[in-house]
Amino acid sequence: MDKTGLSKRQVFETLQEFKKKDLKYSSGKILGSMCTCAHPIAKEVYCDFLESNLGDPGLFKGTKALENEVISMLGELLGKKDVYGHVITGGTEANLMAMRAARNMVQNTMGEELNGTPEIMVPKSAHFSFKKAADILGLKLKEIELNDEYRMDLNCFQENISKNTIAVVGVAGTTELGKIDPISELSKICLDSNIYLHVDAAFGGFLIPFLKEIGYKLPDFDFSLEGVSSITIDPHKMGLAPIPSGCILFREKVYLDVMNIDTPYLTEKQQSTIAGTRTGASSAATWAVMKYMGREGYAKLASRAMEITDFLARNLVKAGFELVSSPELNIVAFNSKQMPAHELAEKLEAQGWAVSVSSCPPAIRVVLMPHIKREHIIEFMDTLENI
Ligand code: 0PR
Repeated sequence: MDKTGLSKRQVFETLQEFKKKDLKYSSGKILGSMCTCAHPIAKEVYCDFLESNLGDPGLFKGTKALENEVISMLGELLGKKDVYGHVITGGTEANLMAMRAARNMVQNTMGEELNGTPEIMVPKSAHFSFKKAADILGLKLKEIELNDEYRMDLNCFQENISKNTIAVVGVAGTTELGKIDPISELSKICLDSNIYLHVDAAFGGFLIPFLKEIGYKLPDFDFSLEGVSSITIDPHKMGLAPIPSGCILFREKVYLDVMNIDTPYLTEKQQSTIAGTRTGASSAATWAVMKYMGREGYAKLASRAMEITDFLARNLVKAGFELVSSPELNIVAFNSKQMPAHELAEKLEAQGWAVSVSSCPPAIRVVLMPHIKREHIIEFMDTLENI
């Protein structure tokens, strides 16, 4: 650090030099991201609540009430108004909290019956955050094979249930292909076998309910299924909230209680979140954008994203590319008959397109977030055809 400070102008000018190197969502070139431009109202509110700290909620009672309202609005959207949870940093932290709750529940109720390391089962398509959770929490991670529709294979799941199984994860909107696991079947099996079922709807949570409302035939995945104990849903993906805004929702309060740590000198005497000091700005901004958009606003957003998805998929097929499968949500994965995915990705990148390559199976993966417009797809198709 320098001895004397810079002027405000110098600080801002220098920052602009750094910022110039960043890609911008508005360029339409960011094709492999699940984040997008936050809604202007959410940005404004975020700045207004920058100093609020929900790590000491008694000092910020208004912001705490906003967090509670966000949780109950999301619960209502996902089949159960009276849910319990927190607005946190994103899907990774939400998944970590869910696995921690499942582990603590089992340790509290049947610790002695466990015969070895507690195990969690996730489909092979699950987000890598479960690897982090397993590592942090000392759990064994069993990855379950997918069926030919890229969903968790139920037979393989049942064969892998053991005395040490403490939780299973179903994904509603997989990271690579946007697929929805057979959650209603998982829910039945988990109820019968008394296994904790967590649904990772980090991506699909702000899409599936709205698409269903406007007539899309998509499967049930939320608290309307009795066996679902917790859900991850990320406002900083299709919810248009600023980063970091993620949410964890639990069916029962006890799942938060089993994670409580005593915090005797704070305004709240126990804390179940992983972070101590944590921003209230995410809660306020998520509350604002949800109130502003309403269900109609999100339904329009989801419907437009699906239209662009369809537009890209049709154009790719017309141009002779192969789709991995027909898109269920706003993600298209495809391959060229002429070159492997990583080679095509490199060529696209050389022309300024930021695409990602999925691993299972290898394919170019495009996420049609709200910053991708029809004109960007037309330009993208031109580049593809030139390559
Ligand atoms: N669960 C699912 C189903 C996800 O897709 C993701 C992230 C997470 C959990 C973890 O969420 P956080 O990243 O909020 O902790 N999915 C994207 C991914 O890893 C996130 C992302 C977003 C990646 C923007 C790149 C990017 O540019 O691919």
